[in-house]
Parts: sequence; C-alpha cells; structure tokens
Amino acid sequence: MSQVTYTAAVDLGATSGRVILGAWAQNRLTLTEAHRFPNTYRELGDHAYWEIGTLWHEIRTGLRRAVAALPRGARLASVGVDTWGCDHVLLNDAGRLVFPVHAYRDNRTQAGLAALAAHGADRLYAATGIPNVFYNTSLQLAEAVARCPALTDLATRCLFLPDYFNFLLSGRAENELTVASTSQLLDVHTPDWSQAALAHFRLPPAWFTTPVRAGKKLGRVTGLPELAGTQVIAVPGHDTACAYDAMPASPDGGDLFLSSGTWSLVGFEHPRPLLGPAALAARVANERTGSGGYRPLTNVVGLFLLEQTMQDFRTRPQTPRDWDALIAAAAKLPPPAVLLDPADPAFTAPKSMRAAIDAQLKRAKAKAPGQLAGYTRLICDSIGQGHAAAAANFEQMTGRKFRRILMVGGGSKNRLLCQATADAAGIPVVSFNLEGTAVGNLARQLIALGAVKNLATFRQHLARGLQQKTYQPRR
Ligand code: LFR
Repeated sequence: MSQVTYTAAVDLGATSGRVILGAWAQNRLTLTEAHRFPNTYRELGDHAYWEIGTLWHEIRTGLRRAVAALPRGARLASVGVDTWGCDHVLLNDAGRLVFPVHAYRDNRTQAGLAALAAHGADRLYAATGIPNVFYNTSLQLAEAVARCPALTDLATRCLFLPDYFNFLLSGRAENELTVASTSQLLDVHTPDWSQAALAHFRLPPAWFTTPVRAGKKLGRVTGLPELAGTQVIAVPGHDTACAYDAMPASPDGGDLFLSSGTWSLVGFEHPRPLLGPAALAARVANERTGSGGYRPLTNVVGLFLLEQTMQDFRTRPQTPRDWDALIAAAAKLPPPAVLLDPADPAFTAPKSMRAAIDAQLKRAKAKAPGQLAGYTRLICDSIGQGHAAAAANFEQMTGRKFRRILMVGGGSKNRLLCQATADAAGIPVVSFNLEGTAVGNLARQLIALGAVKNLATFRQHLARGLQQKTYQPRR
C-alpha cells in the first residue's frame, strides 16, 4: 500500500472557520471538511471584539473530528493555522490575555488613520511597504497604548491570531513572517521588525520576536490527548499568503492572482517590493510569501458588499441552487449605468450597506436598484472593475503584461463576478474549484514534513488534478 500523509489545516476567515483534513498520497491531495463554523465579531458599546474563546473551542472540536475521520491506525502528522491578517493578542509572561481581542473593523483607528494620512504615511510606506489602511495592526496597537498606557507594563508579548493559536496548541510563542507582514511594523527590506515603525507608533520592541518562516516545527500538540504526537507547524499564518501559495501558477510569471472572499486580494509574486509614490497611491501592500519573498497586492473591497447587502434584505441563498437563481437573475439585468467606487470608506463597516450604496449612487445621480438581484449585478460589476483597475496599475508599475487572472476563494464560484472581471480586465479569468487558503496551509506542512520537495513541485501536482473554468473577456 502506498503511504498517505495526513495533515490538518485550521483556516479561519472573518465570516467562517473550518478545519480541513488533508490526505496526501501519490502526489494527490484529498480534502475532507472535518468542521465548519460561522464566525463574526460582536459589538460591546462602541467597540468590536472577536469571540476568541469560541474560536478556540471550535478549533479543538474540528481537530478532534479530523482525528476521528482518519482511517483506522492512521495518525495525524501535523496541524497548521492560518487566519485573516492584522488582528492580534497582547499577553503577559504567563501567557494570559491582558487586553480584549479587538476586531479590525472596530473604528478605533479612524483618528490615527487621519493623523498618519496628514503626516508620515509616505515615510512609513518607505519603511514597511504597507499603505495607511484602517485595519493595520500598527494603528490598532498605537490606539490601545495611547488610550490604555498601563498596557506597556501589563503586556510582554504581541502575537498575531495564528501565532496565538499555535501557542495554545504547542506552548511555543513565535511571530510568523507572513502575518507579521500585514502589520505595517515589519521592515520592508529585511525579514525583521522595523525599528522606525515601532518607534513611530510608540510600541515596545520587546513585544515582538524575529519572525519565523513557514515550515518551522513548533513542537507537539499539548492538552488534546486525541492529538498526542501531532506536530504543530508554522504555516503562512496569513490566509492570503496561503491562498497565493496554493495558486496553480505557471512558472513564467504571466499570472495575476486573485483571492476572492470578504476581500478581493489582487496581486502577484515579485522579487522586489513595489515602493514609491505610484505604489503608495495605488495602495499596494508589499506582503510576504510563505517562502519569504514579496507578493505586492491591492486590497479591493470584496464580497463583503454583497454579504452585508443581503443582511439588509434579510435573505441569503442557502443552497447552490438558490445561489444559481440569484446570479442568473442578476446576469439577465442590463449592465448598470454607473458603477460603485469600492474604495469609498463608507463601505468599511456601515450600519446598513444598502443605505451606504444608495447614498453613493445618489451622489452620482444614479438610481438605486429595487431588488437584491439588481444590487448583486451592481456589486459584481463594480468589484470586477476594481480588479481590472488593480491589474492595470500593476502592469504600469512593473512593465509586466499579465496573460491570465487566476481566481480562488468563495468568489471564484460566482460566474457573474468572474465574467465581470474578465470583461473589465480584457484577459481570461481562470477560476479554480479550490479551497485556496486551506490548501496552501496543507502544502506548507507537507513540504516541512518532507512529503513534497518544494512549492513549485506542489503547484505542478495540484494543477494536474484541479477542476477549472475559463471566462473569456467579451468585448
Ligand atoms: C483576507 C485578509 C486580507 C487582509 C484582511 C484584514 O482574509 O487577510 O488579506 O487585508 O483580511 O486582515
């Protein structure tokens, strides 16, 4: 019998989390969803917090189910954790939380955002390669320290969410590079913290340790008897880094990457960071790859627009069939006369997304759609246009010419969005039926375990077995 390597990915998104069991045999990866659960932040007074205890409970439930799903006699070799970027915990030496875990959509960073926009954003961009955005860890921590100065005495360590779950699983506290690179606190030219950025935001350098690379073995799982012997491996802690790792890209560099979910992350792999005024104006974030390289990307507001609008309509498709019906109804409508500007700050965390959209349309003297299908059409066309604008910016900045857009994530199942992207960008979109974030997470574990030689080899094997659909631009 051929050998099978079993690994588990804990993959947390802002609206849902999952634990996926991967079985690697004969150069093929088979996924089993062991557990899926909803995630949301909760508001208390004026602030927004993650339910961190619930997330940990669901992770443990998922890992137990993953082990229960193993064939008799098989063992789980390792587990890795990825989450959305930027969010973090503050701990003391005993590993206790000393500050509640805020959600990045909390608007506590607005004053800092405006202050940095007025003064210093370009200097910090040169130091960190990260533009001034409301969710940055830098602004969050600066606000926390300014409002609660005792924190610099209480806390001794800052871990990002994947680092924290790795710590709960293994007992080892490490910062990991890819998620650290979302913070606006990492030096853009080295794999270590930027002392200039830490000083600017008045943050204690001792809170951070030199980030480890993906693939680092952190120790064995403790405190979960079912997982005795299973290794905890640091994978790219940032979900987007995992999704990019999983892209079945052609080695010639002609592919633009699009990870489409709550956010649309449009970018590519590049040997150098993109810096300077044009990159700053286009809000290019020079985040790091699992291999330590660069993946310049633009964050376009994504399907959050549609998810939130559905909440206003108090309806959401429950089955793939319901989704098809909504998308078909939206596709039949005439193209909207005016598209949305997805960069409108009013879309960040509105009380009502529908009202925020209507207000923008009113300013543009355009009529608001009446039905959910109309909003769906407007949102998909607008996001597609946002993808194309990001692609054009990258081409201009690098002199590259992209030949295809590779799309993974929830949005890759939305044919309206795929087609709108191809139409606006004028190049084919190839959408993959792929849980990109979980697959990238599993890939890094398999490489660390020696079951796969390297990422290029993994991508080659992956591309062979994937279902894909190509959307040609209609002009
Ligand atoms: C996507 C993501 C994006 C990041 C945003 C906020 O899940 O990780 O890459 O910009 O969430 O952290």
